[in-house]
Order: sequence, then structure tokens, then C-alpha cells
Amino acid sequence: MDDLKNKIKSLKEEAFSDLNRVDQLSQLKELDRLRIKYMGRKGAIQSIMKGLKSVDPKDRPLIGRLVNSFKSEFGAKYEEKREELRQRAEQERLGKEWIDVTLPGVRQRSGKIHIIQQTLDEISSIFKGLGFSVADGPEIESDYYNFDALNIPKDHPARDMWDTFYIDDQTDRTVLRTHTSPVQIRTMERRQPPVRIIVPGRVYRNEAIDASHHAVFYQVEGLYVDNNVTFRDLKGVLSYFSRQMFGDNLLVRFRPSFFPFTEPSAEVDISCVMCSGKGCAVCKYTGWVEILGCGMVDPAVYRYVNYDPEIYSGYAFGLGVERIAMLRYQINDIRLFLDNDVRFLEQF
Ligand code: 2NL
Repeated sequence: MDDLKNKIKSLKEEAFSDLNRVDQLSQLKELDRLRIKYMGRKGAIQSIMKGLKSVDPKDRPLIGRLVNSFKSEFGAKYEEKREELRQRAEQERLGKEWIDVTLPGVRQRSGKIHIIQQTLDEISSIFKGLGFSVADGPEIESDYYNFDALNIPKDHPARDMWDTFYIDDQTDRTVLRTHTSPVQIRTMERRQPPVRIIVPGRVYRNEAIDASHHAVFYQVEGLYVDNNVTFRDLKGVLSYFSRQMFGDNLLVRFRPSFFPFTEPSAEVDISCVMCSGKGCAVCKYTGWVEILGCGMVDPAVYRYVNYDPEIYSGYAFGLGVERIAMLRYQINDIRLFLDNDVRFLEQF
């Protein structure tokens, strides 16, 4: 019994002096070898445990305690050594590493919001400030939502106002929307007045592409239906919008026009942003530039969505986002927006 106690004691001294001798970085392997030597399956501790059988049972707890304290002290010392070596290795690595802080940095090119999206956001925020909320819907539509429900009957010459992409040539029933109005129709089908929404979105026209026409472009349409909505409300809101978008001091005029889905209809002109009305190439020497179309929703449209035109009235408007951006930033070719030439896009 005393034999075993002494054996553990001297084993402990030996183990600790072994551990203490490890102080070179290169000795991580040696450290591991010591762990196996003392704590491993065939190690010193294990062989003491085997000898426990021949120890008087009353002395076994004491030996057990001695062995356990050996194990935990050895374990702690071992971890401490390992951490010490690891930190020394890290210090050594950092000592070799150096950074030339005088080198010029690598410039990161940041992305930006596309100029059309920026313009859409500005338009939306003006109308949001007036109580409009934003709605959206599918770009692939049935001809019912794109035409019929907007009072544009089949085989009626009015349909020719829009050059339409047909998805299904056999039936002529599925189209790429030529305006965002189908979203307003869908909204009115689902909700009772008051309805006050704007609908920003991409639309498609089967048109020859040139500097002022594109087959893919963006629109914002608006719709307000409630009791007692009048043409005066329309004029107030669209005049306010025009001045917010283009400047406080410009003139706004409403010129009679025609759309199948509004009656009366008008187009809104502002005094030319380039020449302030004096006459230039942008306004074709008229002093005015057109920025949107609008009107009072035709009662025929209400019948499609089951609104009673005797109870409700409303106005609607539509504007081309590219046109607004071209006027504001003096861009002379609509194709630039979709070319994705960064030399153009990064200017905005
Ligand atoms: C333009 C003119 C306009 C509308 C769009 C509309 C929608 C419904 C009912 C009535 Cl659901 N009207 N939209 C009305 C007038 C003009 O757009 O020149 N857009 C670029």
C-alpha cells in the first residue's frame, strides 16, 4: 500500500518534470507523447489501476483519490502547456507577418440603384405622401384584363392604339400587358371604394425601337375612386405632382385628349424644362412638354368591376417613367436605359 502511494508520488514528480521540460515550439509532438505515456490506454496510470486488485479494499479509496488528483493535475498542466505553445506559435507568426500600410487601397466599385428605379421610387414617394398605396400584379395578362375591362372591345379599332405582344397566337387571349391598368381592374374587383393606389411596373409594346420608343418600358398608373371625386381633385393632385417632380415654378396645363377608359380625358403638359417655355428642340419650339395622360374613369369600366357609377366616381392617370427621367436628366435616347452600359448608368 505505501509502496503504491510512493509509486504514485514519484510518478507525479516525474510527469511534472517531464511536462516542465517541454518548452520548445517544436515539441508539440513531444507533449502529446507524454500524454499517452501517462494517461494513455497502456500508460502509467492505467498500470497502477491494474495493480489496485492486490490492494487491501479499505485502502482502495485513498489510492483512487490519489490517482484522480494525479489525473486532473496532469490534465491541467498539459492544457496549460499546450495553450502556451499555441500562443508562442501565434506570436512567432505575427512577428513574421507585416503589412505595408502605405500601399494605395484597391478601389471597390459600389453598385447603385438603376436610374429608372430611382425615378420610380421618387414618383411613388410623392404619391405615397398624398395617401396612395402601391399595388402590383402580373406582366402576363389575359386580354380581358388588359383590354375588355378597360372598355376596349375585341375587334374595335381602339385596340390598335396599343401594339400588343400576343403570347398565344392561336387564341389571341394572352398578352404581355401593354399598360399597368389590369392591376387597377384586379384591385377594384377585390376591394370596395375608397381605392387610392398607384401601380408602378414594366409594360410591353410590339413597336419598332428607336430613340424614343422601346418594346419594354416602365409606367406608373394611378387610380382614385371614392364618393364625390371630381376633375378638380385630379387637377390638384397632378399639378402638385408635376411641381414636386420638376420644380415649383413651372406652368402646368391640362389639354383635352382621348382614352377609351376615361371621360373626359386630358394630357398634362408642363412648361419646357429645358428652355422654360421660350422654345427649343426638346419642346419642338412649342414651349410645352407632355408628361402624362389622365381622366375621369369611364362608367363603362365600373360596370366590369361591379361598382355603381351612380355612387362612385374617380380619376386615373398614367405616365411613362423613361420619359420623365429623360426630361429630368436630359437623356436623348430611351434605349440607354436597357443597354446596361455602366458608363451611362454610373452617372446617376
Ligand atoms: C398615358 C395615359 C392613362 C389611365 C391611364 C386607367 C386605368 C383604369 C381606369 C381608367 Cl383601371 N384609366 N388608366 C387613364 C388615363 C390615362 O395613361 O399616356 N400613359 C402613359
